[in-house]
Amino acid sequence: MARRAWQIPEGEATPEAVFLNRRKFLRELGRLGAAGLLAGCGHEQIYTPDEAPPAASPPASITKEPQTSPDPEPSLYPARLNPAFSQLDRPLTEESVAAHLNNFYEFSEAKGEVWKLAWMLDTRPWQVEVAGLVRRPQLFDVDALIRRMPLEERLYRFRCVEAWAMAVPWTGFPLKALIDAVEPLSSARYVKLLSFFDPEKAPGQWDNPGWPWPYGEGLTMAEATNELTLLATGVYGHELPEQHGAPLRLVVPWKYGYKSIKSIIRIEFVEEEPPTFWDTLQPGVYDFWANVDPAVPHPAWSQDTEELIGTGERRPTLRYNGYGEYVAHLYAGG
Ligand SMILES: Nc1nc2c(c(=O)[nH]1)N[C@H]1C(S)=C(S)[C@@H](COP(=O)(O)O)O[C@H]1N2
Ligand SMILES: [Mo]
Repeated sequence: MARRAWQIPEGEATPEAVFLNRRKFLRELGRLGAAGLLAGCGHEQIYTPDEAPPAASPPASITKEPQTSPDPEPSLYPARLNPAFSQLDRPLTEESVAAHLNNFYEFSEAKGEVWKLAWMLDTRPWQVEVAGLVRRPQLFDVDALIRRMPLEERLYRFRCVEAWAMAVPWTGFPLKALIDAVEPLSSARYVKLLSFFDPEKAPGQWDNPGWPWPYGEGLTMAEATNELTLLATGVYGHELPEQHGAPLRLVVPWKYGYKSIKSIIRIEFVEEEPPTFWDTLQPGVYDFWANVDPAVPHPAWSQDTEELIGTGERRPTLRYNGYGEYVAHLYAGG
């Protein structure tokens, strides 16, 4: 079988982290103290789409502590498909492929391992703090927030800076709906978004205490209120599994995937451009803008083409990932 880009051994397959120390999978297993995991996973995993369930779930031999409040009503899903985002130029990525190749450095640098670790995260109860330069700062219970917001489904292309791409049905609501609810002041110029910090649950945070946790990202107000900018609560017609960033993650499809921050706990309106996780780790390589652009290579690889994960097909990379009609006007010189 031809090797896919994402099946290259870990040391080559995570270029966002090639400059970082390699971490041992066994160390993560040790952190979990999970004998049940060792039996199934003590070998180098080559992912085969049909062999495993899509959701992050503990092995049968491990009992996860019950969460202290129930998950939201499954009746929210699937949400109404927005006809404006119901067509793509490529088939949807198989759910089992998307659910087993994840970038979520809080858990692991190895894409194929994230789903085996992320189930540790307790996503209920979950609060999202909206703060900073707003008239109505609020601490939302995530389910109360989700019930209040207009959920819809959209099919989006998704392009990682590592030159692979997916096509994903997200469920969520426009970030603009939340922004309107909190009434930003005219002094707010950027939106700063932060993920959780919990090294007890996230082995990647435990193993890499020197990294700039929590994972943070940012958008200009114009980007944050753009029609495309989604806060996702679900994927493939159900709520988000942990490895995709439950209970709430950003999706900005014209930008490289690292902007689409997962498992958000804080949204702050600020005056200055906020520091971001990848730009802090490697200044100048993963910049604040991160707009998909085939003409600007990564220092270590071309961005000319992308591989559709799950199929091996290569396609030309599209400027703004094909979303120029929505966003090109935001950037001087288009
Ligand atoms: N908190 C957090 N968010 C994150 C990341 C991460 O490591 N931590 N990785 C980013 C990167 S590089 C990509 S490509 C996407 C991957 O999303 P997916 O696993 O749902 O496909 O999540 C982004 N959001
Ligand atoms: Mo990425």
